[in-house]
Amino acid sequence: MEFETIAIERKEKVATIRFNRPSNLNAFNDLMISESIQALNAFRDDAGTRCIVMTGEGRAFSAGQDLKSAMITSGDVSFSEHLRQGYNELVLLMTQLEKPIIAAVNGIAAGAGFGVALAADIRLVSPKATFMLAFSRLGLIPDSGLTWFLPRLMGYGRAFEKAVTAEQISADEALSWGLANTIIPHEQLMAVTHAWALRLAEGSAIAIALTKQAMYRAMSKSLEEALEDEASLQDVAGKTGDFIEGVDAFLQKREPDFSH
Ligand code: T3D
Repeated sequence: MEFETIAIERKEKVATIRFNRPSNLNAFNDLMISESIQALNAFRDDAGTRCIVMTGEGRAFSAGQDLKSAMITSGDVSFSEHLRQGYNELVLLMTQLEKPIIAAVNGIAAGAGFGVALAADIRLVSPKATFMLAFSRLGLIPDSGLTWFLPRLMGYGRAFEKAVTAEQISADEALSWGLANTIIPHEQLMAVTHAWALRLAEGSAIAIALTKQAMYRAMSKSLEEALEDEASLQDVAGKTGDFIEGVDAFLQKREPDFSH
C-alpha cells in the first residue's frame, strides 16, 4: 500500500497508521481522511493484524481539519456532505472495526483530530499531549463524534465548558477525566504502546471484538436490552475454540494461546 499523507507499518501482528503531515500538525485534508479509511479497511481484512495503533508524526497527533485546504478556503462548502463522506465514515469505521485500536497521542489533538483520538478504544498519551475543541473559535460546533463521546467520558458540564471556551485539556486532566488510559513518558510512548498492542494482539480476538460491539451497543440501550445483548453475544463467544482454549489453560494452570 502506497500512501502520501500517512505512513504505515506492520510489526508482530500490530499495524500502525502514522498521520504524516507534520508541517501542518497533521491536519486532515481529504486525502488524509480517505487514506486513513483505506488503511483501516486493509488492516481490518488482514488476518495477520490483531491490533491497530494510530499516532502522529512530529509534535502533533492531529490539528483537525486542514484549514488551508480548498474545501475550507473556497467558501463553497457543504459541511454536512463533507462530514458524512469523511470524518463520519472514519469515526464509524474505527468504532465498528472488530479489532482494537490504540491512539498513541504524541501531541495536540484538536478539532476532528480530537474526535479521531476518542474513536480509538484506548488512548495512551504523552505528557506533551493536549486536547482541544477548537471549533468555537471558528464559529463551528464540535463534530467527528465529539458531542457523543465527550459528555459520556467526562460529563456534560466539563464537555460544554471546553467546547465553548476552546481551552486546551492537559494530559493530566485527560487522565483524571477519563479521556486517557494512562500517561507514558514521551520518549517511551511508541515502545510502551507497542507492548500494550501486543498484549491485545495476543488476547482472544473474538472476545475483544464482541466486547467492543457489546459496549458500544449498550451505550444506547436500557439495562434489560444490554443484558439480553450480552446473553446472545456470549452464546457466540462461548461456541468458539478460544473459549475451549481459555478453560483448558485455566485447568492446566498455564497462559491461554489465542494465536490461531
Ligand atoms: O466539514 C468539515 O469537515 C468541518 C469539520 C471541521 C473539523 C475541525 O477539525 S475544525 C477545527 C480545525 N482545527 C483548528 O481550528 C486548530 C487550528 N490550529 C491551532 O489552533 C494551532 O495550530 C494549535 C493550537 C493546534 C497549535 O498551535 P501552535 O502554536 O503549537 O502551532 P502553530 O504555529 O499554530 O501551527 C504550526 C503550523 O501548523 C502552522 O503552519 P505555518 O504557519 O508554520 O506554515 C499552522 O498554520 C499549521 N496548522 C496548525 N493547525 C492547522 C494548520 N494548518 C492547517 N490546518 C490546521 N488545522
